[in-house]
Amino acid sequence: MRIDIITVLPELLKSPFSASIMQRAQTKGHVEIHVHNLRDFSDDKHRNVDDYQYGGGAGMVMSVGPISKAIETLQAQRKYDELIYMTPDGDLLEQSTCNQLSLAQNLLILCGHYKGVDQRIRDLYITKELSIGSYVLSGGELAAAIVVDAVVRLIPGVLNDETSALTDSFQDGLLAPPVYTRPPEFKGMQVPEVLLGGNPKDVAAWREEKAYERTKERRPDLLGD
Ligand code: 6GU
Repeated sequence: MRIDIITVLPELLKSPFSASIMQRAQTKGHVEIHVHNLRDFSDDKHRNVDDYQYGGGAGMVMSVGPISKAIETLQAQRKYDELIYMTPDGDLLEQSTCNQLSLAQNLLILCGHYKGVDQRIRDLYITKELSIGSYVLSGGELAAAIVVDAVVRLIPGVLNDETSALTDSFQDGLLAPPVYTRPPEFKGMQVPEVLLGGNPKDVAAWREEKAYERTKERRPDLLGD
């Protein structure tokens, strides 16, 4: 997979991909992540990428010129499966969306800033608009990093057995069950007996029951009715 990210703050997107699983995914060749500075596509001598909004009101709007040039420059080099715009008014990111995106060859992600981008950019180029939750961030960069992390770890070969995505919360529509490691007793608290017994059928049944209980208590919305 190849992921291109267009942003006014490229430095914000360095460290999220420079450690652990994201780092290894790139080293092993599962993904290439390219971060592009939107200002490089500005014709303005001050490298401006925003302007006052028509109709008045506080806050700047990201202009059509630099974004259009950035997108078309990249599109001339390859075909993108999705052109994603990160915005608080986008569709809430779900595991199912991440699963779907993990099958793509090329993704282009545009990070919103200020009051957002001129609506014509969204109408012309964008195929998917994503939000990571019902709160407002200073910009789309951290949200884009979250999308990339959630998607890249699903590419076959990125995770090994120990970190397998198959047992993640949400992957089967339930939250993950509680987990324990040594020691078997800590401050008087015992690891559940069934886990120490090592009967795989009993362990599986216990985990399923706990996953269901936890989901019912914390996220009943996931269970429907
Ligand atoms: Cl994608 N962008 C911003 N600026 N804020 C957000 C968001 C995105 N998702 C949730 N809040």
